[in-house]
Amino acid sequence: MTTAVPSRTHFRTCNLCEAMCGLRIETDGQRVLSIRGDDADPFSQGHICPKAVALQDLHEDPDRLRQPVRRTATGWEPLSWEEALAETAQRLHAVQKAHGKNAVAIYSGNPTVHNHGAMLLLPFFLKALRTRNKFSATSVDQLPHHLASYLMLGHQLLIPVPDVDRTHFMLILGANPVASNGSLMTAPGFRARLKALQQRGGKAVVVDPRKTETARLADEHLFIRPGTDALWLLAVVHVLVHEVGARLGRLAAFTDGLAHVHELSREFTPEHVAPHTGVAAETTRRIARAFAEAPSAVCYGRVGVSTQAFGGLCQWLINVINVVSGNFDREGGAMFTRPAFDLVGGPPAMRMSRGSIGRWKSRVRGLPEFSGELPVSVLGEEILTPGEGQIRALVTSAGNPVVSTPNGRQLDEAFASLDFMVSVDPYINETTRHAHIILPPVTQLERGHFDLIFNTFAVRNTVKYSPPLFPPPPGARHDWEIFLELKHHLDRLHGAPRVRGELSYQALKALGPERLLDLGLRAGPYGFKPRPFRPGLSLARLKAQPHGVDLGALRPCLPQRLATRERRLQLAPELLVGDLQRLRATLLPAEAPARSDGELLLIGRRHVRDNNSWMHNVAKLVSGKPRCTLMVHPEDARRLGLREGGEARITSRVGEVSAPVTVTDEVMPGVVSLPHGYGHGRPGVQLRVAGAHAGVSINDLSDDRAIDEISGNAAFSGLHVRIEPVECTGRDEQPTIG
Ligand SMILES: Nc1nc2c(c(=O)[nH]1)N[C@H]1C(S)=C(S)[C@@H](COP(=O)(O)OP(=O)(O)OC[C@H]3O[C@@H](n4cnc5c(=O)[nH]c(N)nc54)[C@H](O)[C@@H]3O)O[C@H]1N2
Ligand SMILES: Nc1nc2c(c(=O)[nH]1)N[C@H]1C(S)=C(S)[C@@H](COP(=O)(O)OP(=O)(O)OC[C@H]3O[C@@H](n4cnc5c(=O)[nH]c(N)nc54)[C@H](O)[C@@H]3O)O[C@H]1N2
Ligand code: SF4
Ligand SMILES: [Mo]
Repeated sequence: MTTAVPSRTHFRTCNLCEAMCGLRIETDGQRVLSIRGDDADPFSQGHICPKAVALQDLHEDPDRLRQPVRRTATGWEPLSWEEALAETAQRLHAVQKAHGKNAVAIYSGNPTVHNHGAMLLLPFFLKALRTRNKFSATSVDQLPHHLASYLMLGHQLLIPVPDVDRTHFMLILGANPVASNGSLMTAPGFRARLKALQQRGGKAVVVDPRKTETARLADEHLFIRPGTDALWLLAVVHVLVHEVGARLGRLAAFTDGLAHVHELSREFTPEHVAPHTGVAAETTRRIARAFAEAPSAVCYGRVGVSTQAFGGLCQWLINVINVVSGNFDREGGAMFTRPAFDLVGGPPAMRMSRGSIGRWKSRVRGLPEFSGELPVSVLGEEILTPGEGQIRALVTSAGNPVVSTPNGRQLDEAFASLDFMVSVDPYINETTRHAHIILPPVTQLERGHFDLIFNTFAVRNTVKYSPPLFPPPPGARHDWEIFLELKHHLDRLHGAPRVRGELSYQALKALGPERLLDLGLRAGPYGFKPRPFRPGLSLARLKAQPHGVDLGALRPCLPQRLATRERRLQLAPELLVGDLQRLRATLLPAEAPARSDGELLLIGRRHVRDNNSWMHNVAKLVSGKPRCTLMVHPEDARRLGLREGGEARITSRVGEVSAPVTVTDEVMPGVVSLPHGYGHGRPGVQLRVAGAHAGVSINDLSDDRAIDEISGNAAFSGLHVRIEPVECTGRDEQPTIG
């Protein structure tokens, strides 16, 4: 008997989450034989998580579309790429011609930022669409970080990254990197980095309404009432500024607004906020003082403090804490990358926009754009509310808003009412089932990969290029090719100047993402300057380093890298300071709000084997005990008559779902937790494995009206819900399953 001899070994970066783990993949012809961690990757050093092996399953998934499809009365029918692209462009154009440019909307989802081809070419398609109704997963995620960076530092992508490998004190709010593998902190193997921190005598403190996997490994965990972090952070600022004394060090020379911070934080003593946050005043004071006394310290907050009603304030105050304690732009504190493709400081043609705010507003609710996008929380109402400027057609790309954004049932209704919808997506899922046409791109393994975005947020400067593993099947299209073809069709239909349109199309097609990448690398900080690449970094030189290249630890770079006027750091931007009034009115009302008995605060969670909504079709990732359960504290369970394994009905202003109960003191009393990304039981979804592990969608409960008013970001954390046991006495009382 002969055994198959691996014909090739490939090295590449996993692009499923932000951690950028190096992979070592063995293939035999068109088959993947194994996927392991790449020990020689200088950044991830062999670390991977269970999702990496799913790259093979996704590639081989029989439910994945391999050809465009069109929805008909009798089901989906395949059609050729030429026909699909032409018809899509025709129908988008027809809607725009009849109802104006803004009648077509676009939503792009999370996998876009893991796809450099899509990142580099999508803007050209957006330009051809010329709509103000642009939406993305940003406004259910990190928008408050962009807002804080834009207002304080002058560029939405100049986001401080915790220097986890050198810090002595890490204060983590609303993040669970042991499960999520980190976010806006690309740090493969976070668990080992945390252990190393502790081994060098450092400490980690986690502030979270749930005792998470990260909290368990930390030195201390504090429960906090969901949605009240801004108050707690203000109390920490109060201690640092009023009790310890601010220490700006080098930053004093170019920082404005310290006196203002001193003034505004005066009232927020630890004692004042304690009844609201649930954190004892002496604990807050002790932690703030330990933070100030540590040789270096960093405060870091992610999804849990970003997706809340005061997400903008939270991200601002986190920056303020790092600045006033002398830990900003300093070893072991909050630092900035210098990536090889520099979206912040590179040459103008390669840079991303600094950001913008309020250049236009959403039609129905009047929410401001940020950096050209509107908050996705208004997408449903913009489609469903008749009148001038109503959205009548939609493009979704690499997104699943029905499951991933607020009030999914409203979006189901809205999408079903559209004149035309097209989805660029490999699956027929909760969102794309509403599309008239689906355009499926090639798989992760059929394209090259470069982390344009996550190198910008990594805990070390690092760079790597991954060539495609397999050639795409004949005729298959990359995401970027789909965008480029649609742009070309639309330009022609809109009657754009013919010669110019043709030239730009041909030029972009010839360049493709790889040549654009090469230009960006050559023009970047390691390009023409001869260090550490001699005579300068290019794509070809990068390809010769299949495991990637370490470009060193993060280095102080302010004020040079600031993008504000006169390169000054703004510690107290007006928009953020002004929002304190809303904070006081909401969280510090004169009278305590009346709460009814069955009412609890809902939060989400992530499991290491989930990836938002779209990887539940991989059998090995969904095996084992069902994970879409409602975590309830034992005291609440007793009070509400809920038992382990029983069903609970969860009701919010917008909807109702029911889920099995897990009774656990992991969550604080008064708080319940349901993971996001489930709810695959909707009719028409063609995901066989996910369908058998359907669960319910937390976003059938989340409220499109609950937003952070200054950023427009969705406020998921701390949603008021009613919980009651489901009595299975008869058919009529069967729970509503998402
Ligand atoms: N309640 C609650 N809701 C949340 C969150 C939460 O914590 N709580 N988290 C939020 C966060 S942080 C995020 S980022 C969003 C994610 O929100 P979305 O980005 O809208 O949703 P995903 O679940 O990531 O869906 C990704 C889609 O892209 C498709 N896809 C995968 N790879 C590719 C590709 O290479 N090309 C193309 N064209 N398509 C591809 C998948 O089939 C799927 O349809 O969800 C948010 N929603
Ligand atoms: N395995 C896995 N990894 C992922 C993803 C995934 O779906 N699965 N998604 C990827 C994406 S798109 C992102 S953006 C990142 C997100 O990465 P993280 O931000 O680390 O994501 P979560 O695990 O959702 O952590 C949010 C934490 O906030 C807590 N929390 C909720 N409400 C509050 C509150 O009001 N205050 C405080 N202090 N805490 C609160 C929750 O209990 C939870 O522990 O993960 C990425 N990695
Ligand atoms: S942690 Fe993220 S990048 Fe690393 S293997 Fe898992 S999914 Fe891939
Ligand atoms: Mo995200």
